[in-house]
Amino acid sequence: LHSEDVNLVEIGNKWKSKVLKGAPSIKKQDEAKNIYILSMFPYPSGSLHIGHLRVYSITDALNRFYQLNGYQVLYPMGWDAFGLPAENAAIDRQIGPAAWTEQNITKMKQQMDTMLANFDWDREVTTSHPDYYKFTQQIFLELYKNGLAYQKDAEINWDPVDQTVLANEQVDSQGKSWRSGAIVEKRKLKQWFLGITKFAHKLQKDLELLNEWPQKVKTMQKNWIGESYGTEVVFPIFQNDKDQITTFTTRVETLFSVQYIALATTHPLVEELASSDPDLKNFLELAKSLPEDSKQGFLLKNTNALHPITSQLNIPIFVAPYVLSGYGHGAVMGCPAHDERDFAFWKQNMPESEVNATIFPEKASSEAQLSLPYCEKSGMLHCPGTEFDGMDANIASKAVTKALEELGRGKAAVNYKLRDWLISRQRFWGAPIPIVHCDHCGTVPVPSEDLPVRLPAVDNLAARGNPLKNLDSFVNTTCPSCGSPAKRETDTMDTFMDSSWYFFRYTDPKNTEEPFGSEIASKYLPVDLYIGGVEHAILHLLYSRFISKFLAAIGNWDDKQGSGEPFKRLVTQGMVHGRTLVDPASGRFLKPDEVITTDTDGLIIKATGQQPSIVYEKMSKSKHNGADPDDCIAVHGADATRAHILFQAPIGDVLNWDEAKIVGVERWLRKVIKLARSLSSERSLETSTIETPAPSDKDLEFHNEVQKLLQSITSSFTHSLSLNTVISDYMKLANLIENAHRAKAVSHDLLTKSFRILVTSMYPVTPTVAEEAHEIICRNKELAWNLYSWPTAENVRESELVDYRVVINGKMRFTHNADKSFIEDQDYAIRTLLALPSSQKYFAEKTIKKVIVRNKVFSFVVT
Ligand code: ANZ
Ligand code: ZN
Repeated sequence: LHSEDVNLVEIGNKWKSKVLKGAPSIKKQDEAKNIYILSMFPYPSGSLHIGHLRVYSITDALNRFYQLNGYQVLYPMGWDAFGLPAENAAIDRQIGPAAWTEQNITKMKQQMDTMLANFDWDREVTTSHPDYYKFTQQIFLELYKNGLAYQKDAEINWDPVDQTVLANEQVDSQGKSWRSGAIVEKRKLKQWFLGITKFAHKLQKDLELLNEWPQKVKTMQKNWIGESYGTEVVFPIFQNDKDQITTFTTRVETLFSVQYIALATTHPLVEELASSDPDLKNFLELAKSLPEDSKQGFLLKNTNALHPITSQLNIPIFVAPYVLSGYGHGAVMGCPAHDERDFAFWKQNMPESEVNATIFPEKASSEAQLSLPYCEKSGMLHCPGTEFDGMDANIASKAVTKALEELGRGKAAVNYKLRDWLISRQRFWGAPIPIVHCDHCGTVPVPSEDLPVRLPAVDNLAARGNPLKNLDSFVNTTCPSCGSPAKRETDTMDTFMDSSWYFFRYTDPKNTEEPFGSEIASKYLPVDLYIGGVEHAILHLLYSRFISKFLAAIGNWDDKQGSGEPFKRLVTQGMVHGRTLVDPASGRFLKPDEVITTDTDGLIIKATGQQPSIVYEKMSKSKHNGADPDDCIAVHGADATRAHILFQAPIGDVLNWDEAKIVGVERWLRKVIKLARSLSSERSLETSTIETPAPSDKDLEFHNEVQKLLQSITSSFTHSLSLNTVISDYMKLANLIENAHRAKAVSHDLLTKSFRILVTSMYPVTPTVAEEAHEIICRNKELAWNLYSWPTAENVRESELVDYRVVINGKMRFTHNADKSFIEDQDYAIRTLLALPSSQKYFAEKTIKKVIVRNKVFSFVVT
């Protein structure tokens, strides 16, 4: 090897094992502050993809940054190991899901080492291990004890491909399963639910406390929870006085324009009437295939409602699929005049009938002037004969609610879109629900000393579906309560249950008695920084907030704020897109080996000689645009790969992965090693220890530049997290030092000091290059320093010296470099200037007529 060569891969290998241990602590344990940095734990699919590389590069850099700042960093890693993908993969490969999962974990752990991620492996958790799911089951039982886990018959989402039930959150807007993509079917089944709705208000309200969360995520959660303040209005039925219909409205001031009631197809009254009305039965069958926005309705015969206040009208009642069964009371008071959907429904079903408006924009004008429906929330009521006539709409809303309350026909109410969380899964690879069904005692929780309810060892799953059902050894048990033969629950828990508390377990991973110790969890939580994909904006983050709040409510941990919010700051990283080559002629995706790179760095399709078009898209096999982190690290080393992925885009943005662009990063890293070699071989120029020469202007300017860059780097790590800027600051700093070094412009002392700042500040991102540069410099004992202590910022200093200009008879003649205070005593300054050797030729034998001193200029008029 040529002595000038720098091999980044070799440097990476040389320092790998040291760097994997992290930076040695610069503070004693009890003096250090804590910080908890968390990346969403991965599902052990078998290989680390480039998206993982991105998140862990971010979190690892932050982890190391805080280490150098004397923090005790909790930086754990684990495996979200249960779930359908593992089960399906195991079925396809004819091995047990446990074995499949373990082998994947081993491989991914190696890859995490390869990218130098400094996870605390002593704290590793794997959700499919009995020592973990024992406590998932225990938390379930806590919920059960508190009335927050219950079983009920429910119309549920059935995934016909994966043969299991799905939570609402797992069905997309087109009614398809988030995993299998199959159209989800509605079925009625007995299922286990968690009472997340009991926490709906807190979950909505406490979003306000999360001021370090992206607004986008908070908005998504807010919409999903869907808190809505309104009024319950009870409509008596005209034909009998035992039945009544309760509706929910957010616009109770429109009560006097009600023209019909619409019921959901599953409303109890509809089900009752359908048993004796074949036409209705037919309609309900037809309704199943109607599109969601259909305005078709079925008018109930011989059933009308009474107006709750005027008692006058005979209000027709329809069955209408546009009314959602799960929302409010599954019943709507229809106001065609003031609601778009109601208007459309009325026009379709009662085309001959008029529309009764009761709210008008200003002072009650005539209906003829109003274009209907009028849906503004402001205006004035026009309902002669009632006490509300002429009232402002907003005031009327309160007054009408009050009137209803007095009549016993309604009250103020809050509604939520959020439904209870369906956690039953009819699959094998999940934590068994720890319940026993006994003919005498009903559902009986498994006593906590009998936990975990273990999954039986299965090394070959025959088919999709739940083999637990057919395993007599699993199903048959005795009732913990009465001792008679009983059957175990065979549903397993949704994997989101496993991931809703794993960040607590990291704080106390070896605890065998409880999920985690309250004191230790309260010390570390809330998580200071949580980084993961925006795809979890609702599911995982909402469930985790719920479980954390529940655990706080029963005293399992204390966040000192009383909110039980688990994540202080949330960052959602952007996707990584791959370079996708397309044949413009055929639109076909090209494999990388179907093109060649020209001398000018252009691309040519081998077969056609044409240029391919280049786009960046989500990586997929069919587009041949994937990139493997291992490959990149093998060629460029882990440091360059980490720095490259951070450099290419701000962490929240989409990143277009282009390996070729890594050359800039490599150039910088090589430069740093070369600078280290060169600086360590030079002798310090500092000769005297008694008298340090005053810093020159150049030194000050250089010092200031270095400090500004250090401040920028520090603040990017602590505040903005703009790690792409950090990389460009490193590059600027390296260039600055290199240029000053080459020009011999600043003192060697200052140069080496600045170089140490550069090397230490690089350690978080490129730890092996930092170690190598540190080692090289330390060969010169005089220059040694502690690599693991973040440089303290120094003040940016103003120069003490000023260039004064001397102008004679209007011409600039020379400059004089002197102290700032030089100008304060003008007589002294002028005398000094006149005595300078450089001034002799201008003043000899001349008479000075006048001197003007302004700013830094001395103007002489001489004859
Ligand atoms: C009468 C009315 C008059 C309404 C008017 C609106 C405008 P949010 O804000 O989402 O809570 N609604 C109530 N239950 C429903 C159900 N199960 N399916 C479909 N729609 C339902 O919406 C509340 C409004 O949605 C309620 O206010 C009700 O229509 C409708 F000029 O009641 B409104
Ligand atoms: Zn029993």
